[in-house]
Amino acid sequence: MTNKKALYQSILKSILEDKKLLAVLIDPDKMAIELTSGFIKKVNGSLATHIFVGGSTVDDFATEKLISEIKKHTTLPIILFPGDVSQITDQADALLFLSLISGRNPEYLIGKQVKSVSKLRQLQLEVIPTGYLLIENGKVTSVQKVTATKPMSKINVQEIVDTAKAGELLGMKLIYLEAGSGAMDPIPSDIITKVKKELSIPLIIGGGIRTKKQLEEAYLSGADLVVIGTAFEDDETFFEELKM
Ligand code: 1GP
Repeated sequence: MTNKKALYQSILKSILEDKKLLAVLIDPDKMAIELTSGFIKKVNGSLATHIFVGGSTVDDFATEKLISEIKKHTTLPIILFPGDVSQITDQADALLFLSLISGRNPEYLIGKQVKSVSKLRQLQLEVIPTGYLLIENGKVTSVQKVTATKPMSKINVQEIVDTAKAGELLGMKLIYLEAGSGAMDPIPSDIITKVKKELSIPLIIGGGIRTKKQLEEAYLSGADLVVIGTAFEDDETFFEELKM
Protein backbone atom coordinates (compact mmCIF):
# COMPACT_ATOMS: atom_id res chain seq x y z
CA MET A 1 0.00 0.00 0.00
CA THR A 2 1.15 3.51 -0.56
CA ASN A 3 0.20 6.79 1.07
CA LYS A 4 0.48 8.55 -2.24
CA LYS A 5 -2.86 9.73 -3.50
CA ALA A 6 -1.73 10.98 -6.90
CA LEU A 7 -4.42 9.42 -8.99
CA TYR A 8 -7.26 10.36 -6.69
CA GLN A 9 -5.92 13.91 -6.49
CA SER A 10 -5.84 14.11 -10.28
CA ILE A 11 -9.50 13.06 -10.41
CA LEU A 12 -10.38 15.81 -7.90
CA LYS A 13 -8.37 18.32 -9.92
CA SER A 14 -10.21 17.44 -13.14
CA ILE A 15 -13.52 17.94 -11.41
CA LEU A 16 -12.44 21.35 -10.12
CA GLU A 17 -11.46 22.25 -13.68
CA ASP A 18 -14.84 21.05 -14.94
CA LYS A 19 -13.30 18.27 -17.03
CA LYS A 20 -15.41 15.16 -17.50
CA LEU A 21 -13.63 11.82 -17.30
CA LEU A 22 -14.16 8.67 -19.34
CA ALA A 23 -12.82 5.23 -18.47
CA VAL A 24 -12.66 2.38 -20.94
CA LEU A 25 -13.27 -0.86 -19.06
CA ILE A 26 -11.26 -3.85 -20.24
CA ASP A 27 -12.21 -7.30 -19.00
CA PRO A 28 -9.14 -9.59 -18.96
CA ASP A 29 -11.44 -12.50 -19.72
CA LYS A 30 -12.54 -10.97 -22.98
CA MET A 31 -9.37 -9.26 -24.24
CA ALA A 32 -6.86 -11.47 -26.04
CA ILE A 33 -3.26 -10.37 -25.38
CA GLU A 34 -2.47 -10.27 -29.11
CA LEU A 35 -5.35 -7.88 -29.77
CA THR A 36 -4.43 -5.53 -26.93
CA SER A 37 -2.07 -3.20 -28.81
CA GLY A 38 -4.59 -2.48 -31.60
CA PHE A 39 -7.35 -1.86 -29.08
CA ILE A 40 -5.19 0.43 -26.93
CA LYS A 41 -4.20 2.46 -29.99
CA LYS A 42 -7.90 3.23 -30.42
CA VAL A 43 -8.22 4.07 -26.72
CA ASN A 44 -5.25 6.46 -27.01
CA GLY A 45 -6.87 8.26 -29.93
CA SER A 46 -10.21 8.54 -28.16
CA LEU A 47 -11.71 10.76 -25.47
CA ALA A 48 -10.76 8.23 -22.79
CA THR A 49 -8.89 9.61 -19.78
CA HIS A 50 -8.51 6.36 -17.82
CA ILE A 51 -8.39 2.62 -18.36
CA PHE A 52 -10.21 0.38 -15.88
CA VAL A 53 -9.28 -3.30 -15.80
CA GLY A 54 -11.39 -5.96 -14.16
CA GLY A 55 -14.11 -8.53 -14.51
CA SER A 56 -16.44 -10.69 -12.48
CA THR A 57 -14.66 -13.95 -13.25
CA VAL A 58 -11.03 -13.80 -14.28
CA ASP A 59 -8.30 -16.46 -14.30
CA ASP A 60 -5.39 -15.95 -11.90
CA PHE A 61 -2.56 -13.81 -13.38
CA ALA A 62 -4.64 -12.85 -16.45
CA THR A 63 -5.10 -9.32 -15.07
CA GLU A 64 -1.40 -8.82 -14.34
CA LYS A 65 -0.42 -10.08 -17.80
CA LEU A 66 -2.98 -7.88 -19.50
CA ILE A 67 -1.98 -4.74 -17.59
CA SER A 68 1.71 -5.18 -18.37
CA GLU A 69 0.77 -5.48 -22.03
CA ILE A 70 -1.51 -2.39 -21.89
CA LYS A 71 1.29 -0.35 -20.28
CA LYS A 72 3.54 -0.99 -23.27
CA HIS A 73 1.10 0.95 -25.44
CA THR A 74 -0.31 3.80 -23.36
CA THR A 75 0.44 6.44 -20.77
CA LEU A 76 -3.16 6.65 -19.57
CA PRO A 77 -3.63 5.78 -15.90
CA ILE A 78 -4.73 2.21 -15.29
CA ILE A 79 -7.12 1.55 -12.41
CA LEU A 80 -8.04 -1.88 -11.11
CA PHE A 81 -11.75 -2.54 -10.85
CA PRO A 82 -11.48 -6.03 -9.42
CA GLY A 83 -14.12 -8.71 -9.15
CA ASP A 84 -11.90 -10.65 -6.81
CA VAL A 85 -8.76 -10.50 -4.66
CA SER A 86 -6.82 -12.55 -7.22
CA GLN A 87 -7.04 -9.64 -9.68
CA ILE A 88 -5.06 -7.25 -7.49
CA THR A 89 -1.66 -6.37 -8.94
CA ASP A 90 0.67 -3.38 -8.61
CA GLN A 91 1.12 -3.32 -12.33
CA ALA A 92 -1.84 -0.93 -12.12
CA ASP A 93 -1.59 2.66 -10.90
CA ALA A 94 -4.45 2.43 -8.42
CA LEU A 95 -7.12 0.15 -7.05
CA LEU A 96 -10.81 0.85 -6.57
CA PHE A 97 -11.19 -0.71 -3.13
CA LEU A 98 -14.83 -1.60 -3.58
CA SER A 99 -17.45 -2.29 -0.98
CA LEU A 100 -20.82 -3.35 -2.39
CA ILE A 101 -22.92 -1.13 -0.16
CA SER A 102 -26.14 -1.70 -2.11
CA GLY A 103 -26.07 -5.35 -1.00
CA ARG A 104 -26.18 -7.11 2.32
CA ASN A 105 -23.68 -9.86 1.64
CA PRO A 106 -20.93 -9.49 4.27
CA GLU A 107 -18.41 -11.12 1.96
CA TYR A 108 -18.69 -8.21 -0.51
CA LEU A 109 -19.13 -5.54 2.16
CA ILE A 110 -15.98 -6.41 4.14
CA GLY A 111 -14.95 -10.07 3.72
CA LYS A 112 -13.05 -9.83 0.42
CA GLN A 113 -11.48 -6.58 1.58
CA VAL A 114 -10.03 -8.24 4.69
CA LYS A 115 -8.72 -11.11 2.53
CA SER A 116 -6.92 -8.65 0.27
CA VAL A 117 -4.91 -6.90 2.98
CA SER A 118 -2.01 -9.37 3.20
CA LYS A 119 -1.53 -8.90 -0.53
CA LEU A 120 -1.96 -5.11 -0.47
CA ARG A 121 0.62 -4.77 2.28
CA GLN A 122 3.26 -6.04 -0.12
CA LEU A 123 2.27 -3.85 -3.06
CA GLN A 124 2.95 -0.25 -3.98
CA LEU A 125 -0.59 0.47 -5.03
CA GLU A 126 -2.74 3.53 -4.46
CA VAL A 127 -5.93 2.33 -2.78
CA ILE A 128 -9.13 4.33 -3.35
CA PRO A 129 -12.03 3.39 -1.05
CA THR A 130 -15.13 3.20 -3.24
CA GLY A 131 -18.78 2.70 -2.37
CA TYR A 132 -20.27 0.49 -5.08
CA LEU A 133 -24.04 0.45 -5.66
CA LEU A 134 -25.75 -1.95 -8.03
CA ILE A 135 -29.02 -0.57 -9.41
CA GLU A 136 -31.61 -2.76 -11.17
CA ASN A 137 -31.82 -2.40 -14.93
CA GLY A 138 -34.24 -5.00 -16.20
CA LYS A 139 -32.00 -8.04 -16.34
CA VAL A 140 -29.87 -10.13 -14.02
CA THR A 141 -26.26 -8.96 -14.31
CA SER A 142 -23.07 -10.86 -13.52
CA VAL A 143 -22.38 -8.63 -10.49
CA GLN A 144 -25.72 -9.74 -9.08
CA LYS A 145 -24.99 -13.41 -9.76
CA VAL A 146 -21.43 -13.41 -8.48
CA THR A 147 -22.15 -11.41 -5.34
CA ALA A 148 -25.52 -13.02 -4.61
CA THR A 149 -26.98 -9.63 -3.75
CA LYS A 150 -30.11 -7.89 -4.93
CA PRO A 151 -29.70 -4.67 -6.89
CA MET A 152 -31.46 -1.59 -5.55
CA SER A 153 -34.82 -0.70 -7.03
CA LYS A 154 -34.82 2.26 -9.43
CA ILE A 155 -38.11 3.36 -7.93
CA ASN A 156 -36.77 4.00 -4.45
CA VAL A 157 -34.48 6.88 -5.34
CA GLN A 158 -34.21 8.18 -1.78
CA GLU A 159 -32.80 4.88 -0.60
CA ILE A 160 -30.16 5.00 -3.32
CA VAL A 161 -29.29 8.60 -2.35
CA ASP A 162 -29.11 7.68 1.34
CA THR A 163 -26.94 4.62 0.64
CA ALA A 164 -24.50 6.66 -1.44
CA LYS A 165 -24.37 9.33 1.28
CA ALA A 166 -23.80 6.69 3.94
CA GLY A 167 -20.80 5.54 1.88
CA GLU A 168 -19.40 9.06 1.90
CA LEU A 169 -20.00 9.40 5.63
CA LEU A 170 -18.14 6.14 6.19
CA GLY A 171 -15.14 7.77 4.52
CA MET A 172 -15.35 6.39 0.99
CA LYS A 173 -13.64 8.59 -1.57
CA LEU A 174 -15.70 7.69 -4.63
CA ILE A 175 -19.24 6.48 -5.24
CA TYR A 176 -19.87 4.19 -8.22
CA LEU A 177 -23.46 3.72 -9.43
CA GLU A 178 -23.50 0.52 -11.49
CA ALA A 179 -26.27 -0.69 -13.77
CA GLY A 180 -24.21 -3.79 -14.59
CA SER A 181 -22.11 -4.67 -17.59
CA GLY A 182 -24.27 -4.85 -20.71
CA ALA A 183 -27.26 -3.43 -18.84
CA MET A 184 -30.38 -2.82 -20.94
CA ASP A 185 -30.59 0.77 -19.68
CA PRO A 186 -28.02 3.01 -18.06
CA ILE A 187 -28.55 4.55 -14.61
CA PRO A 188 -31.50 6.98 -14.99
CA SER A 189 -30.66 10.69 -15.06
CA ASP A 190 -32.84 11.61 -12.10
CA ILE A 191 -30.95 9.15 -9.90
CA ILE A 192 -27.59 10.55 -11.02
CA THR A 193 -28.75 14.12 -10.36
CA LYS A 194 -30.13 13.41 -6.91
CA VAL A 195 -27.13 11.36 -5.78
CA LYS A 196 -24.70 13.97 -7.10
CA LYS A 197 -26.52 16.75 -5.23
CA GLU A 198 -25.92 14.96 -1.91
CA LEU A 199 -22.28 14.08 -2.43
CA SER A 200 -19.12 16.04 -2.03
CA ILE A 201 -16.99 13.21 -3.46
CA PRO A 202 -16.72 12.22 -7.15
CA LEU A 203 -19.46 10.15 -8.75
CA ILE A 204 -18.78 7.32 -11.20
CA ILE A 205 -21.53 6.02 -13.48
CA GLY A 206 -21.36 2.79 -15.48
CA GLY A 207 -23.33 0.06 -17.13
CA GLY A 208 -25.32 0.03 -20.37
CA ILE A 209 -23.97 3.23 -21.94
CA ARG A 210 -23.90 2.61 -25.70
CA THR A 211 -24.43 5.98 -27.37
CA LYS A 212 -22.89 9.41 -27.32
CA LYS A 213 -26.25 10.81 -26.24
CA GLN A 214 -26.34 8.52 -23.20
CA LEU A 215 -22.79 9.52 -22.31
CA GLU A 216 -23.60 13.21 -22.55
CA GLU A 217 -26.76 12.74 -20.54
CA ALA A 218 -24.81 11.04 -17.76
CA TYR A 219 -22.36 13.97 -17.67
CA LEU A 220 -25.14 16.57 -17.75
CA SER A 221 -26.91 14.79 -14.90
CA GLY A 222 -23.80 14.97 -12.72
CA ALA A 223 -21.50 12.03 -13.50
CA ASP A 224 -17.86 12.99 -12.98
CA LEU A 225 -16.46 9.83 -14.53
CA VAL A 226 -18.29 7.44 -16.87
CA VAL A 227 -17.21 3.85 -17.43
CA ILE A 228 -17.89 2.12 -20.75
CA GLY A 229 -16.94 -1.46 -21.55
CA THR A 230 -19.39 -3.42 -23.68
CA ALA A 231 -19.98 -0.72 -26.32
CA PHE A 232 -16.23 -0.65 -27.11
CA GLU A 233 -15.93 -4.44 -26.99
CA ASP A 234 -18.82 -4.91 -29.38
CA ASP A 235 -17.89 -2.24 -31.86
CA GLU A 236 -14.58 -0.39 -31.91
CA THR A 237 -16.02 2.24 -34.28
CA PHE A 238 -17.75 3.56 -31.15
CA PHE A 239 -14.43 5.28 -30.32
CA GLU A 240 -14.90 7.38 -33.47
CA GLU A 241 -18.61 7.93 -32.91
CA LEU A 242 -17.88 9.55 -29.55
CA LYS A 243 -15.63 12.14 -31.16
CA MET A 244 -18.22 13.38 -33.64
C1 1GP B 1 -19.51 -2.51 -15.84
O1 1GP B 1 -20.02 -0.23 -15.48
C2 1GP B 1 -19.26 -1.08 -16.24
O2 1GP B 1 -19.06 -2.76 -14.58
C3 1GP B 1 -19.43 -0.88 -17.72
O3 1GP B 1 -20.64 -1.41 -18.22
O4 1GP B 1 -19.99 -2.92 -20.10
O5 1GP B 1 -22.29 -1.97 -19.96
O6 1GP B 1 -20.36 -0.51 -20.53
P1 1GP B 1 -20.80 -1.70 -19.79
